[in-house]
Amino acid sequence: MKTDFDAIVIGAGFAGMYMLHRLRQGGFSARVIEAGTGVGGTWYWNRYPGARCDVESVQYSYQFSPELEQDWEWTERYATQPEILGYANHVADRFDLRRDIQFETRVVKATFDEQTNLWVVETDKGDRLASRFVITAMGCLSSPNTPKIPGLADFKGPTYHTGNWPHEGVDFTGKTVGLIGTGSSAIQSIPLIARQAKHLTVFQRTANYTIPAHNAPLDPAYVRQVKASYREMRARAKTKPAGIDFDINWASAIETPDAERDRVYGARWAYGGLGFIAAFGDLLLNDESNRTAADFVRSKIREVVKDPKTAEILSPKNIIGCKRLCVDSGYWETFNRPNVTLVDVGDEPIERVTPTGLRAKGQDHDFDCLVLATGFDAMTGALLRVDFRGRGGATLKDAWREGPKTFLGLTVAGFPNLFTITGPGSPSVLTNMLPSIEQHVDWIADCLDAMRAKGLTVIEATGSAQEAWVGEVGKSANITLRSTCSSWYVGANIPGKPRVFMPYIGGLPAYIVACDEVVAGGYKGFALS
Ligand code: N01
Repeated sequence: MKTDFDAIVIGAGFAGMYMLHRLRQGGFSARVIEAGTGVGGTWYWNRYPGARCDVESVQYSYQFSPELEQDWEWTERYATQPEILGYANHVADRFDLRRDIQFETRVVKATFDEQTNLWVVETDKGDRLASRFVITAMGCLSSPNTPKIPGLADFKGPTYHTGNWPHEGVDFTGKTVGLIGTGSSAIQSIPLIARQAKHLTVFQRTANYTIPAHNAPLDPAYVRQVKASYREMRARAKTKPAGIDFDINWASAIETPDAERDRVYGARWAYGGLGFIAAFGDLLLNDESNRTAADFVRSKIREVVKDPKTAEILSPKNIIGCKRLCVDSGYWETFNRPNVTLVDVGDEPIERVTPTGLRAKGQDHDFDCLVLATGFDAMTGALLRVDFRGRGGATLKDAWREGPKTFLGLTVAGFPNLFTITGPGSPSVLTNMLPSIEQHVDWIADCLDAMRAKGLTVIEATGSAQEAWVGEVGKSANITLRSTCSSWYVGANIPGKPRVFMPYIGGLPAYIVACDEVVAGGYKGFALS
């Protein structure tokens, strides 16, 4: 069999783009295969109103090129989706990436051929390409979840999913809108849709915690200061569990006197953003400590939301930070608007979608348009959509029947020469994705360099190394409260999905050490030939 490429990369989001750049730098031939018409991944698909990143823009950016860091100008504390997509396109132009990206093509199958030690990659356009390595860069939240609510296909009006939003945008002016979900995507889009629509009805299954973003234009003096000391900021971020440079107060919430604790929460609330959960070191370790933070947020909801019944429905009952914390711009305030109705569907599932709306708890709700802000089949959904076949024709689906099993979230035993950027078992979604992506890409690129230098062509995680890592991922998950609720982290949002806490929660610094130790040990835990 003729080798078409040294590496095929699946996906042209931030992971696939940087992977291509590193492969080229290493002198490897590569093709990126991308389903969309353009680069940007998450930021290409998620074009719903209000979409923006809730990691601050100066940190949610590549660090591999100091020139890029210096040249690019972010305009707001939290960048909007169009601005981030603009950045992705700038990177694609700047590094001339598009000529090696095959757009509008989906990889459907990839089979490891044990005779030649090559992957045969098949696409929905009929390509059949042979490649030494396959590197997945498909994103952790890229397989939209459309819940199987009876009658969904019968709805007469348009239905939009936040994770696959029309490129031309949607004008809700004069329309009545029903929206299902209160996760990050809903929390960002609800305030904007409410401002435009005639009426918005929100169907909430689980109330969610959100912290105000206090978004604002970036102060040029602050940007100058960041740019003058970017290396130091990036280095500090790498020492933080989430890979984000914000202050962590390691004190215990419950051991802090009430007045001081309230002062700390007040200051974090006033500053805004995800750093709220780092107000104390034990918020995700100790129920009682967690409750103090949850009570603080609930008191804020009661302060903002005028109708006490609505405030009560909006007040989350579960652990704060267990589901992914959200960051908003005017979310609670939106429920004071006369054109917004909140419907609690927490105790009884939505009965059905009807041609003119939906029926919940025996009551009909009519609207012109339906928005599904219902999330994703996270972490494994995109990977399992491809029919991966490893040694002996074994499928990835079978290998992961009881939940994903990887070595370092980067490789899978039985699937040689397959690398998974930000795969399950890596910190990925618990961190600032961009530095995590860069760390994975650098690790993979360095690995390929090292293999070539030694004349090696096959790398495969050993079963025992994988088992030990899966054990480590499970052990660290059990220490935190984060694994205790029905979140997408444990696959709870997808009926029938195995309940396993999928990301590695030991923190980015510990994870980097684990990856580096494997390299220092001559790729310990891998069989190389
Ligand atoms: O999805 P979600 P998302 N009937 O899964 C509800 C990242 N992200 O797209 O909680 C009724 O969080 C579901 O209810 P429940 C971020 O990591 C980042 O909002 O399962 N309701 C939930 O309320 C985030 O966590 C950014 O009970 C149903 C909602 O739909 C992740 O993506 C922005 C239902 C889904 O919430 C996913 O966020 C956006 C049903 N049958 C997203 N099925 C930023 O960086 C589902 N729901 C800013």
